[in-house]
Amino acid sequence: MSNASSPDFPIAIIGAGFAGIGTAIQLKKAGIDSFTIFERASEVGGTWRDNTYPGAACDVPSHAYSLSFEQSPTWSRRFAPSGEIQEYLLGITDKWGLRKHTRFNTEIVDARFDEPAGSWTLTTGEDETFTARVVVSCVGGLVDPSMPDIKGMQSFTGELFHTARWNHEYDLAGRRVAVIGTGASAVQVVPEVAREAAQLDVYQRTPAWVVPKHDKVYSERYKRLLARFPLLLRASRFMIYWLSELFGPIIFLDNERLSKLGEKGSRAHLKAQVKDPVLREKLTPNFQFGCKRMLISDEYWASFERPNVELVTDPIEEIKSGGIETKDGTFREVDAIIVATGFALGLASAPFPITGKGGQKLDDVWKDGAVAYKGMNVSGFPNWFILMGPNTGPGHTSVLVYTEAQIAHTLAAIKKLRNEGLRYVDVRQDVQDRYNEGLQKRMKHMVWSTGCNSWYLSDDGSNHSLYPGFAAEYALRARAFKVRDYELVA
Ligand code: N01
Repeated sequence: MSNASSPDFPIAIIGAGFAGIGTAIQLKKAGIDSFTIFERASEVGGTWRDNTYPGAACDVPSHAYSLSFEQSPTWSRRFAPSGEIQEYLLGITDKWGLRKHTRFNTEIVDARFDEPAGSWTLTTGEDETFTARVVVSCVGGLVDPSMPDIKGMQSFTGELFHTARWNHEYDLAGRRVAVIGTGASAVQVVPEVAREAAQLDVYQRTPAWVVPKHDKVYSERYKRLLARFPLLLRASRFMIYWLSELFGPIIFLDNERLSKLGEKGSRAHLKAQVKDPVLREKLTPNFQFGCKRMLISDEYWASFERPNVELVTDPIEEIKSGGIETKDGTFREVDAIIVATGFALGLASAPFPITGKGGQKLDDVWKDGAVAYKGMNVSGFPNWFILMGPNTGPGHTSVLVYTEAQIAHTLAAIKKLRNEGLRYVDVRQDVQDRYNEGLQKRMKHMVWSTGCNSWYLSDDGSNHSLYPGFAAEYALRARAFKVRDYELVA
């Protein structure tokens, strides 16, 4: 058995995406060097390492979708492409010397709490074990591609891949291509494929509300200005953040008047992009604005105006060796199928077997839905901190606002444990229950519960993904480590 970094107070960070890297930097800044990052892939970056499909970009402006303690004045445009975000993450990883803390190609497959020692034993896929006093789980919520279960899919003899596993060796130029799915990934990839392919069929099950993107390229002069006057960069971030909070209720509240405002804007955008009223009708959602994720694009709807792009709304019956057949009996031959069907929701269950106090398993505790205090701590699983855990996703702003609050909370708890020589901190069950009852009461007033089907909801219709409120409110609640909410054991 070896230790997760130095022997005095080993800390394990699982996952080297935004959350893991951010946690590591803040630990370094606090003078805490005794951490190891376990990363199952061979590089850092998480989402931004994996999602390299043409058109991949963040749909939150980069001045806000970056760490507040590592701001960059060099973003090339308002919504930076995926590759640039990955470059940013590689840059801060190297700047803070995080590679020497990282065990790449190391997947954690099991975790067990040792109560007398107040430590966790982590086991890797290679059957190595590590001991850590604190575990910060940064495994992400939307990581593993969700492949659709479509009859005959295995029999397709052309090229088939998921957006998050893009095959860059395959040239789409001049090919007949199908895209299945019309969510956040599809709206980014469809315009790019439409430009390349000879023919593109987009298989839509549910249309989405799309709003204008207002993207823009940042001039060299502007970037120099931001570099020279960091206050300007902060001001830009501040503006983006508060504007998203101001307009947030249109996207997350179940309020007919606010939803109508959003719908009106989106309908106007559709009208400006698509001339044919029949096509417009097919592209118009019949669920309340915000119920499924609002999408932003200036090119997606316009793609359907191209002569080489067809919107297919008949449900898929079967995939055959040479193409796709829909329920109405039409068969469309294709060379390639791009699956844009999203991700298996990682935060709905334990990422691997996790055994807490008294031998209880996290998956058993979560059998009726994933719950955690402030999305981070689960009673009975001491010294285990989840970043981007249950009910911490935003529908309207940068997820990093939530992540940074969670990092601050985790750091405060680590300091408490270290400085006071505590064995463990464990959130009180009654505190956790009250918190979650409050969340679920508020959930009833959120637009996500108005009847549409989305990855936000579990099979029983409950929502254990998103935070029902403003980001500022969550951050204020989550940042502090309130000692009275925890059992402190020496
Ligand atoms: O996945 P989705 P995504 N047959 O689940 C359809 C983040 N993200 O990868 O709506 C036919 O949204 C499904 O149809 P329906 C972001 O949080 C962020 O696009 O279920 N179709 C839907 O149209 C986002 O919310 C960025 O009826 C099938 C689509 O596939 C999350 O990732 C960019 C099907 C899946 O849409 C997921 O987005 C990209 C089937 N069997 C993603 N199964 C940023 O810019 C599913 N579909 C930050």
